[in-house]
Amino acid sequence: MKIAIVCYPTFGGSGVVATELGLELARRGHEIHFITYSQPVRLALLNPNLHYHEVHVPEYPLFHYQPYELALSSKLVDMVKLHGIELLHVHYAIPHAYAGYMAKKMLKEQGIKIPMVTTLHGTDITLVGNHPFYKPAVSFSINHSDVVTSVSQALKDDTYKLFDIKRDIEVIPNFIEVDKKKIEENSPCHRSMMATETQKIITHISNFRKVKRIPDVIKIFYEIQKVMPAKLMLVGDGPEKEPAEKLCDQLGLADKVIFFGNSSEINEILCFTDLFLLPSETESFGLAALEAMSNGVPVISSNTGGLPEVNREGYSGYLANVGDVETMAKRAISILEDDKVLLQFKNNALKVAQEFDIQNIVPLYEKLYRKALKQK
Ligand code: GMT
Repeated sequence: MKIAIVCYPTFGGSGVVATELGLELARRGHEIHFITYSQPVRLALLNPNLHYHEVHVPEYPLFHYQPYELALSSKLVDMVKLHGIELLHVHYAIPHAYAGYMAKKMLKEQGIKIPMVTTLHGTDITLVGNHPFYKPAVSFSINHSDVVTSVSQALKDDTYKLFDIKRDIEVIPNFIEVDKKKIEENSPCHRSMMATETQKIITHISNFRKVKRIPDVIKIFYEIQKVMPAKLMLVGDGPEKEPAEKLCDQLGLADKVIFFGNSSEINEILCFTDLFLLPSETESFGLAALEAMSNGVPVISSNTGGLPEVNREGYSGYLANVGDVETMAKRAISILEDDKVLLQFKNNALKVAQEFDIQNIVPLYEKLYRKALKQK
């Protein structure tokens, strides 16, 4: 199949999922065209089935806001015609589903029928899309997609609750490439570069937005380091990073916390991690938790949104109510204080991650594409 993928090219989860999906589809022989405003961060183009087309938005002083959707829909029309693309898969409803719908309409006028699959990722529904200024356009573009998928059952339920949706939504969970061999071989992790042998390593990875509740991460770690030697790795960048640095200083944690900023060495960091923290306010899926689990790292998370579908209570980690720092800290300590327990949780985390292996999930998208093409 010839498929155009539209996504955000940044470090965010939806962009990562879209990129990994495109890479795997290309490996499976499909012709994949990424269409976005810059090259997705995880995209390596060394595959003849992979193409990247940049959307340029010419600056014009009259415009207070440059019209990205217009440029994107025009680019989609041009690329579909030039490369004979058969299907559009847009990730994140805003504004991609809207731009995709316009492209479909323009192409139809020229005698080209092309189905559009929209994947909802989370904040496009729960935070941004739900804003009254966007809501009618988001509802419209979901209702006018040919196929709609969501990354968890929780997000599907939220979409029906928050929007007036008159159509089916299929749940296709996010996925991960589980490198079982690497974990079984116990490849060296450069742990000694980061901590002493007795220190436990706790990690959090995110885009440092309010929704991630970074102060909770720091407060949980504060409790842990009171009872055992420990180090905290904070990976990512965003508006909450500076306040986080201040809070660490105030709590006297500066020498126990490492701020990495955005990193392309996530697996290397997770390799030496003992426990992952994700106490988010809301999380449609929690790809970062799955990434941790695929590296054999147990997770302490909140029990919001799709997190219970990924992190299994008492098995791959523990879950607690949003903001319940005390319980999260207690549970974290219960895993970390006994090496046998820690090892059991690590093995369990890896087992759960295997359910979400890329080889199990990508065929679900392929099936969906074939169905959409038949309905064309
Ligand atoms: O919040 C983020 O980490 C970024 C955001 C995005 O749009 O890229 O992530 C959302 O999509 C991810 C991939 O499907 C999910 O794993 C995240 O849970 C989801 N974030 C939220 O729902 C807050």
